[in-house]
Amino acid sequence: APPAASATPATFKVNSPNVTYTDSEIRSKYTYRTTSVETDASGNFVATPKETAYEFKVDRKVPKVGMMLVGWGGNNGTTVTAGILANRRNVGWETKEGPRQSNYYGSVVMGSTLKLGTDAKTSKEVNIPFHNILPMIHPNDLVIGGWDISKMNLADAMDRAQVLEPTLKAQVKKEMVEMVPLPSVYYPDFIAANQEDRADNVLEGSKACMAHVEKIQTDIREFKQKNGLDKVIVMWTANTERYADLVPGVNDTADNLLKAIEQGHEEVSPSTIFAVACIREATPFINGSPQNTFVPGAIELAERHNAFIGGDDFKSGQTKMKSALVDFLINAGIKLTSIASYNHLGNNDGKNLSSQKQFRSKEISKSNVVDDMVEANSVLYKPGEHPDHCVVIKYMPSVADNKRALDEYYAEIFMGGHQIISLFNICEDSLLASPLIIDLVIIAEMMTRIQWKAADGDFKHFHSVLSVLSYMLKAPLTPPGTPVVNALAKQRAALTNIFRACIGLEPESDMTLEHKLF
Ligand code: NAI
Ligand code: DG6
Repeated sequence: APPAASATPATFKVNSPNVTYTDSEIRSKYTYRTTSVETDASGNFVATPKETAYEFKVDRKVPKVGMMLVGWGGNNGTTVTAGILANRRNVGWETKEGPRQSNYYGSVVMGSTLKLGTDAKTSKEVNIPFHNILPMIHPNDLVIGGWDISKMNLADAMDRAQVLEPTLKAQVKKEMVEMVPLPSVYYPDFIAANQEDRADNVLEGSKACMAHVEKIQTDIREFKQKNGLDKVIVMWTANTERYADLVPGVNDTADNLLKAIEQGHEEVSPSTIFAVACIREATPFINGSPQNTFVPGAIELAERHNAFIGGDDFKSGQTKMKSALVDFLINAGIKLTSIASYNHLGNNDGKNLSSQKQFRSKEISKSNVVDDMVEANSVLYKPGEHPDHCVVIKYMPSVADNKRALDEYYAEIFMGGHQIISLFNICEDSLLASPLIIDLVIIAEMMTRIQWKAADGDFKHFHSVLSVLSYMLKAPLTPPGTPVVNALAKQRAALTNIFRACIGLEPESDMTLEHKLF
């Protein structure tokens, strides 16, 4: 009998005259097929198939990588650290429901597969682990470090987070007690006042300055050197900040932003300080929180330094469901008319978000996630028409990290009928966010090793703004002037098809014509 899909060999090579392998590189010649649409004199669309030739080049050497987390001592920071340490040693532990084993569930890269093609003999799907599509780093090999405004060691901070089982924590405690966050940048006005009591590990100075930028750069360099790393990826998983005001002359251009930092302007946030430090250090920086870290000046600075940035706000539970469900409903021709989203949670994130300005940042990132799907359907929605959408978050300490998310989707169906879908989503928030941190690090690193060019051009990296990370982020940052895609399936397709292009494979079309000829 043919092997089951799950027994498919993990490694593969592409057999094509357009793809060449050397010890150091994979090169592929790739034809990108799109459809160009114009409007003729009578207002009709004219669709013209278009082909563009590109060449991709992938560096095959998997580097030694460090992951530095800003907010390392928080729920996400401690949970992802413990998870990686446990996986590294293949730790198992007892729970009241029986034994459990370390895993990377919830990580697209480590937990999902993608279709490579169809078996030449049986025509059955051949699926491979996502991680194997390109030569990616393994999370077990990440060297972990970071900063926190709280100096609590990671073992105690993991207890404070109340996420993991005691029997698991006991097995990683010894390593984690040695892990102590570096002091961080703390400008109290940017996070909730209720966070002040944990700020005992802060750099001197409570407003922007170049000394802070330079200190973060030094921290990155020292971490790299001490651990013999080829690269570092930095991730903001610290508290949600308030939005910084966008002020002409302050954060609108790269030069103005640098000047504003030098002058100690109060509208430069700690997360922007980290972004600027990473950009200057050519270290990819990803923002896992909703605030506008990437003010226009920061984006321009990243472009200037050819540094990679990505954001904003991890898309873990409610929003991930939303960006899949709304896409399904609207593509099914069902007219969604309102979404009411409630959350209550009792972790430190919830405490910080109980402050209005920080909640507002989260409200914005949670609210804009259906825009592209609505706009794309001119049959159901008139220009400017939009479903009602409200987002509520309440702090309820006793539920700790076990966030409750309740959603009601209200839609119009055939001939005046209504469909109401209620969702009640309960889970440890940090157990959803941690695998996203891992995915973001692995994919961002992979993107640093891909270059591409048009037939007559020179090899270049992808644009500084890594929109390919959108699947993991609620409010995807895209290169200035380019569209934002929120629909989850499209985001995954973009990621997988770009990786397929790197090895000269066509996008997975799901047409399965091989099974359809009569
Ligand atoms: P947390 O409150 O447990 O951890 C944040 C940590 O950041 C704290 O240890 C705090 O001391 C530290 N911190 C605050 N300001 C800092 C600064 N300037 N520099 C260094 N450290 C600083 O929060 P949690 O649950 O880990 O979430 C982190 C962020 O990720 C929040 O912004 C949250 O909204 C966002 N997020 C979380 C998701 C989840 O599912 N857990 C999903 C989506 C986003
Ligand atoms: C309550 O909504 C707190 C937030 O920090 C969220 O838990 C977090 O942003 C995850 O949101 P979502 O919508 O991806 O589940």
